[in-house]
Amino acid sequence: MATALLDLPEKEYILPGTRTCAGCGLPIAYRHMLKALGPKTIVTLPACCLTILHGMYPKTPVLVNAVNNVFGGTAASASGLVAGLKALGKDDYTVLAMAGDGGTFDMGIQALSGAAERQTNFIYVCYDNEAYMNTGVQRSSATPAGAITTTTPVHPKEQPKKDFIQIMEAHHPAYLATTCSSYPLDLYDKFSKARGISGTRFIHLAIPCPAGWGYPTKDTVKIGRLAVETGVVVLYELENGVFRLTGKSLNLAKTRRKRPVEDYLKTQARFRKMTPEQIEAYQKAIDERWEGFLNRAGL
Ligand SMILES: Cc1ncc(C[n+]2csc(CCOP(=O)(O)OP(=O)(O)O)c2C)c(N)n1
Ligand code: SF4
Ligand SMILES: [Mg+2]
Repeated sequence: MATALLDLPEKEYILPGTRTCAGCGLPIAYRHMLKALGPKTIVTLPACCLTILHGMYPKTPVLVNAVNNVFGGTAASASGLVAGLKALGKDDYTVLAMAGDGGTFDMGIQALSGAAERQTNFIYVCYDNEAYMNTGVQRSSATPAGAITTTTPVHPKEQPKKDFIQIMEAHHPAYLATTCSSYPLDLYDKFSKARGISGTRFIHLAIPCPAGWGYPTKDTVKIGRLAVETGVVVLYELENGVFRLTGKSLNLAKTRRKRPVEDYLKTQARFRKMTPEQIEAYQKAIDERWEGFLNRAGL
């Protein structure tokens, strides 16, 4: 049964005062992830906005153990942690590998692919803010077509977002899920479930970013919800080969009330150069993908 707000554990693993930008979606997600995973979690992270959240040694607001690794090496670092814990006989720890879209879709793909093929026993989370944000909003292969970034400033990015989740699905992970910081209960339930499964578990986590996307900091939760309500982000999980839509996406599928993508695009300055033709093409691509999800879910 889905967790209710009042059932969330009271224990916090992030103290007040992280160094992320005001209105960032990342601390909302990380807070609820760590509530689900508990104190016996070791996180390994490369350079990214999560490093900013963790702060500079010797100070950190985060109460679980953490290792800073090289940019492309998150899954390799996690594999080492898994092997070390096994050698020490400590089988009650959860190894959490967590990297951004740049550190996963682009730089981290080979280490992750190798570890996933071996079914290495960790949870890998790609939190996706759709660009290299920590270094100043450069485009990544997760940036959607039509977005302005500092490396696509005049002509918005032309190529569509890489379908990295499909790439991970082709590795047949023990558990695969998508979630979003604007739905912390959906997120909490997926991390709770992932914690109890062995083998490679992959979670794609959509994170709105006011600094890089160009919207008021107060709107982060609203923007994440709009992403789901328009079908830009779809909430689902894949377990033992069984596909399930979850939460708001399941609700939208049943009621057939998905919103037009323009409702989402017009809230963010990064999409301000999109032409009506580009918006129409994006809507068509989203609708085709959505139909595919409805078919998979048998709805
Ligand atoms: C090998 C290497 N190349 C480049 C960098 C510089 N660098 C640090 S963080 C970062 C951006 C990370 O982007 P992403 O993984 O999407 O995380 P985000 O900052 O968006 O949270 C880059 C390019 C680095 N640390 N190491
Ligand atoms: S750049 Fe974006 S993702 Fe990074 S800390 Fe700021 S708001 Fe968060
Ligand atoms: Mg990023």
